[in-house]
Amino acid sequence: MHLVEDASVPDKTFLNAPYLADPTELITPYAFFSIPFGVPYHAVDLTACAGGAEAVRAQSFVRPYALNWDHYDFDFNDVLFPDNKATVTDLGAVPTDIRHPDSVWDTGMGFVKSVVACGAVPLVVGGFDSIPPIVGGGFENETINVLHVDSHLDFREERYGVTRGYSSPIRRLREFPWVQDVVQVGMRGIGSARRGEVEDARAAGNRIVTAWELHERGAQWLLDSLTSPGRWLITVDCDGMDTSIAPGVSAREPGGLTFHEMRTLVAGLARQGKVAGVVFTEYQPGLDIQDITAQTILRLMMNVIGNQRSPKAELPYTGE
Ligand SMILES: [Mn+2]
Repeated sequence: MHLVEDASVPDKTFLNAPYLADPTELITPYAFFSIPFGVPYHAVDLTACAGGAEAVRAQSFVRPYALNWDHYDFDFNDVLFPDNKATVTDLGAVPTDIRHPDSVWDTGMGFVKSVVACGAVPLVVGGFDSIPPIVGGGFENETINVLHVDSHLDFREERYGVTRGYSSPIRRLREFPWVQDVVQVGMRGIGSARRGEVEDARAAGNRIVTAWELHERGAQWLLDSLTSPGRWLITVDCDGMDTSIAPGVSAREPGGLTFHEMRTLVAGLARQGKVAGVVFTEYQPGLDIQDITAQTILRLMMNVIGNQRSPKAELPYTGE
């Protein structure tokens, strides 16, 4: 794993896409990058997830993907990059300073604002679940909705006096005036929420769909109910997904969203052109089992790129 400070220039880029250091010069409709950590509670919060983006990049070079990027993909009935034009740029990692970790809030938000100002959809692999408001904060000029997949509610006001940590991201997102609907799906078992936080989330207008309700009624049922105007920021704490497709997390909980359910939601919003951004958090490569979690993240991101086409300019792609 790279040192956090050295993670900005990847050895191999996401899907072998062009690399760009400056997010203000983006011309592709998608941008892949890492926010290696968010505002921490503990020292380990700075490093445990920091290699997640690297693992996803590496997965894109593993069979069956390696050197087959120009093959037909049945998830969107097309090739990923038609006419050999790359629609995604790899921006490396948001510059971070582990000596002043709280500064990632402003630094990261500024970075995302640059990406959004270029008209690009951010595809983010984050640290722990303190990342989502850093990404959502970049959309201040657009009314967006939030689809939050997680086994946990993450609606605490503070923890250890820290208000921007990984127990509070949805509360912070809810406070942004440009955030409209907040749909939280996958909640199950015992998490960090107390009764008061559940009541607060509902009082704030959040819609809570437990994992069991989703399994009973179906992902298509949920997708069909996401009818508010505006695009969606899809923020996925990897522990919201089932352990069988996302074992690389510290808080495993049986009964999460299956790949089929995740793909229905992600591809469904993408086909409607309503994906504003995607962020995966809590992925710890050191806990993964044969890169299963990295493959899940990669395939869901490819489902966004392949199902939500854009007329924006594209770069020559030399996949092979
Ligand atoms: Mn969680």
